[in-house]
Amino acid sequence: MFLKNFFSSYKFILLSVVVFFLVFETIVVVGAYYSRESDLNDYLHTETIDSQIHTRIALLQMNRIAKILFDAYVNRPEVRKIMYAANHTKDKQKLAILREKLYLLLEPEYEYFKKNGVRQLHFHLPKAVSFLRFHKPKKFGDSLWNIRESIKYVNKHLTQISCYEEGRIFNGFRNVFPLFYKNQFLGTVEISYSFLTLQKELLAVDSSSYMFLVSKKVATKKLFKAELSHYEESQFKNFFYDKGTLQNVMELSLDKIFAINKEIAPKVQQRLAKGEIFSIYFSDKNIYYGERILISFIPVKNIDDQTVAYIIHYKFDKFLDLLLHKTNMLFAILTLLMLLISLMVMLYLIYYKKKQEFIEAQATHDALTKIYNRYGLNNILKQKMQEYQRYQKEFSIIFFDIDFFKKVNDTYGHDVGDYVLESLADIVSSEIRSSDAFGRWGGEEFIIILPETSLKQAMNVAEKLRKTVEKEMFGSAKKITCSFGVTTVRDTDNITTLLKRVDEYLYKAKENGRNSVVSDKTA
Ligand code: GH3
Ligand code: MG
Ligand code: MG
Repeated sequence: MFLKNFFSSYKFILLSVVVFFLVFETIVVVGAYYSRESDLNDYLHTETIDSQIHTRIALLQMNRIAKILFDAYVNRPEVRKIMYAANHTKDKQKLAILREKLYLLLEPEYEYFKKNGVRQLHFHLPKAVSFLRFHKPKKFGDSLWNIRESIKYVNKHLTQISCYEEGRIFNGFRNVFPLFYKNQFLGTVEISYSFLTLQKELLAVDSSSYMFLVSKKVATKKLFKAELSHYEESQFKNFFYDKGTLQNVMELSLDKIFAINKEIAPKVQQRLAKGEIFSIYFSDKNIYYGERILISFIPVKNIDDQTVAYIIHYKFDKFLDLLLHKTNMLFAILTLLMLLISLMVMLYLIYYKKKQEFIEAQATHDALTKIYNRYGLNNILKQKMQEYQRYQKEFSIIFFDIDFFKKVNDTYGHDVGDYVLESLADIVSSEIRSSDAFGRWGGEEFIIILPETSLKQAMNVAEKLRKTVEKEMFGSAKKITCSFGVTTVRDTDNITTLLKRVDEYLYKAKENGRNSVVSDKTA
């Protein structure tokens, strides 16, 4: 009973709507979270590609300068003649003269290109035997065969190559070109750049910050021990910093970059070890007041396609906050929408319940007198009967009927008859208790169900009603009277026997001359 009432109550409607809202709000929260994550990933991906394109353009630019140096100044008949001669003599003196000639011939160009970022212009004979280093002309004759994969490659394939490579002294982006004289391979020319040059190039494009990491494993394998001083320990376990590039003035100060790297190193260690390309974002209230900094890690690969170095690009972020703001806005709008929908659903359910209640009231009430109809009375009788059988809750009923009502209709018309019925219902309603149930059984017969009422009390009520009706004026019908039957429920009763008994009392009251009360006591 309690549950049945609860499920049809307004509390239940409210609870269902709250649950509905919470379920959908949870979906919205989870959805917003994943959408935010996916937006973030997309944004970081775009930024990664952006940084990669930056570095590629800078490298392309440098390689083009190397190619210009080679095509316009190195690959000239005079140079090729000297190298041809060097290929065809073993005489050290003759070789020294040739070397001197080559040096004097290209020294102005070397000096000019050095100012534009070229670090090394290095001639080798076939099999990678060093012939002339412009940055160290006194050192020659050594073989680079087992050190420079790039030179080995050009000796084998006789085509130009551009790549990053660790050397014995310096790392660098190397361009190695083959030299020919009348289809004869004369050796190779290496024109290379340092990270520092790349960094300057990149900083000319955008004023952010770039750092360079070099794999410790590769550096310690290739470099002369003494040359390790070109490197500095970094916050990243398996990488050195390229020392030369630490001096450049960048947007972020070096101590801030070191502080950032210390924080992010544990989080990116694994991805660096795998040689992945990726971006992350960083913010800390002690570093640039918590401004968001985007950090892209661009791997640098060697000739064997292994990641041996990294370019790290740091830039203040402009759009991430906007993006996150957008997600928050979406979340707020969806929440509001859900609230609105919940509210609308709730209003609809309340409206629907009210309508149901109205329909139910129509089914249980009499249209003319607005009191219970026979169906409504029957429901209450059933309920009272159950309560009596279960809890011995006593109740009485009064059954009454207007005397000679047919005459009223016949004399004054049906409308007056209706008016009398309405007025009588109003009068009786105002005379009884609100706990009593009053209804029209049919025609001009009425029933009052009086809960927790003894026969004596019910008889008093009937008598009081009889007198009130008798005194009342009913419009043009003037005076009317009613006859009453009164009974109290018994253990042996069901609804039929109860009604039959009280109907008999009413009949007796009519027989007694009407305008009277007959009860269990007086029957
Ligand atoms: P008695 O004292 O024996 O009860 O006489 P009576 O004329 O009241 O009894 P009877 O049952 O023969 O007549 C009842 C009449 O009530 C018949 C019908 O015309 C009238 N009546 C029943 N329902 C309505 C109604 O809704 N409106 C009106 N105006 N009259 C009704
Ligand atoms: Mg009658
Ligand atoms: Mg009648």
